[in-house]
Amino acid sequence: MTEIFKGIPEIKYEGADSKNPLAFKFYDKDRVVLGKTMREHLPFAMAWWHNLCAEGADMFGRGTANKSFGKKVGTMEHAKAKVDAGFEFMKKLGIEYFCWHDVDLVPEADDIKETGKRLDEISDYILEKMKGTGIKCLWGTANMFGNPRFMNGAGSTNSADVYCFAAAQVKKALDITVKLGGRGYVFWGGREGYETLLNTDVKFEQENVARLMRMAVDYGRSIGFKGDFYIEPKPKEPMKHQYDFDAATAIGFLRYYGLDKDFKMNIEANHATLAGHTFEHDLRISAMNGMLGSIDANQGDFLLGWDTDEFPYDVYTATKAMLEILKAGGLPGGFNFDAKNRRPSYTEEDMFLGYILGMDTFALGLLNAAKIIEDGRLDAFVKERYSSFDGAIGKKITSGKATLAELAAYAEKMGKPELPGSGKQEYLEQLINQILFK
Ligand code: XLS
Ligand code: NI
Ligand code: NI
Repeated sequence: MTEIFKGIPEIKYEGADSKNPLAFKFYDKDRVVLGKTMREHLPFAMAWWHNLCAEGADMFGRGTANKSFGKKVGTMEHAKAKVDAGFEFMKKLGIEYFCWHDVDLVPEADDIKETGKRLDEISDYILEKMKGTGIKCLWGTANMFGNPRFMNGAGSTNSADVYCFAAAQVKKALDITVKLGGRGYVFWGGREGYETLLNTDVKFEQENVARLMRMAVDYGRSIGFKGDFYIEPKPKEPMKHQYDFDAATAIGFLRYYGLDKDFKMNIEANHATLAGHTFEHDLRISAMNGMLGSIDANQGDFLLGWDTDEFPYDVYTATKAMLEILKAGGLPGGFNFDAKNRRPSYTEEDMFLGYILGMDTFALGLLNAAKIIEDGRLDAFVKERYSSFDGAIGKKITSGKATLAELAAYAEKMGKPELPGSGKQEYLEQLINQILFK
């Protein structure tokens, strides 16, 4: 097999003092943190679409990067070259998982039967490549947003024929996920939403989305898929209103339609911030509902209001995210870099630099979160903050046995309560800085 990324060595851990851009400064895969290696804590995944397909085109200009890997784009030779490139890339970085959409793997044909054949062929090739590498599939998904037929959505479309086409895509993508041993299957509802209520029956559309998900679960289980289904919430873009707005909305939807046992959340940092939340907020909401599945590791830009999919470099955010993930006992899924290089970073070396940045950022987040947990002051503060509920009346409330009249009688006897105690936010913020930078 000829080397594709010539001149790029295997990326090693060299430590924080290293001046080598092609080395990890913080991600030391065998280092043990809170009883597990970094590698076990951080199952990183490569996103097929950004890394092997996207060339950096934006609304104002075409791509700047060349992802042909020496073959004609749009051919099966090219699809195979992407597999070769992807596996060389993952091996050189020590990445053990990958994620894909059906149309990232092969060029889509006009006839879905032909696309299906191409997917069979490429997945045979991928399976062959996987042998002996330890590299695995994290999750698969069907792209039900790119083709013009999905302009009004897939599960939420107004066209029964388009709905059936979407069903066929989901079925095939599930077949390939199972064939590759994927841990999960994702529904990202990019076009499941609407532009105007004037032409939309929201209830009808949501019911149809739930029906498609139910059929996917039934089919997946029937072919032996044991992993989790994931919803990846996003509030907008491309649609103005998207049904899976955020974790809380998606969880409510899953519960309402009885899908909560089979689904978890795939939380993307940049989607959480588009919804007006922090990344850690959506992680907390998912975790407390027992639905923290996987994450799409990226970040947005403070000044831009869209999904910029940048490689994560914000260590504070990574720290707070890892705090949530550690407290939830880790992820059943993994850390998929749904991230792309900036358009002017167009070289093959830049592809590696992006992943090194992201992996080092999450390694730092892990180390910092472990320090915060080991320090213990933050957890102790939160526990103490609610300690009034450890008293007799508090216990009565939390046991669910109190009545409103009883509490009213207690309040009347008391006259007026003391103020609830300072939240000490500024103290906690300096505490975090102290732990991080001492
Ligand atoms: C787009 C989404 C998409 C999903 C997979 O914003 O992040 O890339 O992760 O369909
Ligand atoms: Ni994503
Ligand atoms: Ni996204």
